[in-house]
Amino acid sequence: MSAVPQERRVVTAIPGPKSQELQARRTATVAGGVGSVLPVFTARAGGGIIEDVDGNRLIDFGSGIAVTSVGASAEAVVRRASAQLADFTHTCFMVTPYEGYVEVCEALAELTPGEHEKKSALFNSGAEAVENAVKIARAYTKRQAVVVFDHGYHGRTNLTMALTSKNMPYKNGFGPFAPEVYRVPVAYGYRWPTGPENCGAEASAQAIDQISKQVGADNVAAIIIEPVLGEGGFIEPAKGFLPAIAQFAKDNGIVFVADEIQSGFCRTGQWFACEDEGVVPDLITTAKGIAGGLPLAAVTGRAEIMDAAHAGGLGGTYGGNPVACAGALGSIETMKELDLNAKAKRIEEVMKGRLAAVQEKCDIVGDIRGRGAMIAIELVKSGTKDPNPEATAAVAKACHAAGVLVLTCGTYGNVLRFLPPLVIGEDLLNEGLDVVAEAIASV
Ligand code: PLZ
Repeated sequence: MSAVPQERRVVTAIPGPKSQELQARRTATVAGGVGSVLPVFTARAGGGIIEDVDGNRLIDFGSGIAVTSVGASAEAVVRRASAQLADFTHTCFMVTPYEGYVEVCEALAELTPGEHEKKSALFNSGAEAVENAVKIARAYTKRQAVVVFDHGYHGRTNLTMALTSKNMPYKNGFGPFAPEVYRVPVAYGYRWPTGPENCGAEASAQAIDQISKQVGADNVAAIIIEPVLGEGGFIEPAKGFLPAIAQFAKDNGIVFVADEIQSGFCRTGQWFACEDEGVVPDLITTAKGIAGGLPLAAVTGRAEIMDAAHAGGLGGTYGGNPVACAGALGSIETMKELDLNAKAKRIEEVMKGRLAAVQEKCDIVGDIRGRGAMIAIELVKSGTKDPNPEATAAVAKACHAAGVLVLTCGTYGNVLRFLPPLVIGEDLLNEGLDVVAEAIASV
């Protein structure tokens, strides 16, 4: 377990005086465009706890946005990455290769869905992986159009901004955006006009109709979707939606890309969220949870598609850095050893039970959803489905003050999301949920 004591402790105001001092220095030198959810400066972190420079210990319900699933100082990650650091920090895989990169690609071939022959390419960030999935799909299909979905999030680079649906804060003022990107409806059950039962079938029919009529299936290189939409509000596409879209892609020679950057690597209680409905993507993008906090991302997929790009067409100086690869191998080792899929399922059971009890007493909790340790509640105005971003912000603030780090998300800013490290102890999980429940009741 982590060296950081696994207990919540609030000994100063949050943020405390040392954090406030650092925040003043930060404001003077760090660009204002880079925000922070909670300007509490970290001293160390591990298990389910973030300890700040003032000695406060926060229960971590964020995992650095779904990254530190194995904890922020997992033994196997630290051990393997430290050993690699001492051996060599970098050669550039495109100059002289090393085994760790190959081992990560072997692990990805083993763990991702489907029995077909698979290959991978490694990168540094999620956005870079998504960009490369588009390059590969275009090279393979010799087509240009890319289809994405309402409420989708894929990154902050120019192409991935175009793929991302939400204007503020991701896109506003940063255009012009990349061309040949088309957005279609997604099966958002809670807000579907005819109700969640009809949503999967109706939304997939609408999406397919729009692709066919507005873009032309023959022009589409790739359809990219998050099997559980993350930044957009932890929306699980209603049952039937993903298989219908995947089948449409297959029937029309379109590369079906699952963006599992947030939902992958045990986060939803399965290695990948698309397994839930038996969907086998052609390409899958991963990052975040893959390397226990070190920057690594991948595109994995059918060998014939992955090999479509010409030699030298894919790469980057740091892609698949040896220390990050060592971290990934440590992270995957930990996931297997501790059976973190089972842990994620247990977290879902505890969270959903506790949140359902809160919902019974508070009618601003409109929806409880998500899978595994990717759970959210959507807050609405009493007696309506009108988004309630004010209450969401107030609940998050109250949680922070009490030493529980929660994050928000959603197109309407009204979703409170819970992404604890999968290694969090059940006592901490329950204590964090006590605080969340009190915060909601007080709002
Ligand atoms: N695809 C599905 O969730 C990153 C973004 C945080 P990078 N999500 C967190 C922020 O505000 O910048 C993400 C994702 C999905 C792609 C990405 C992009 O991954 O590693 O942030 O580039």
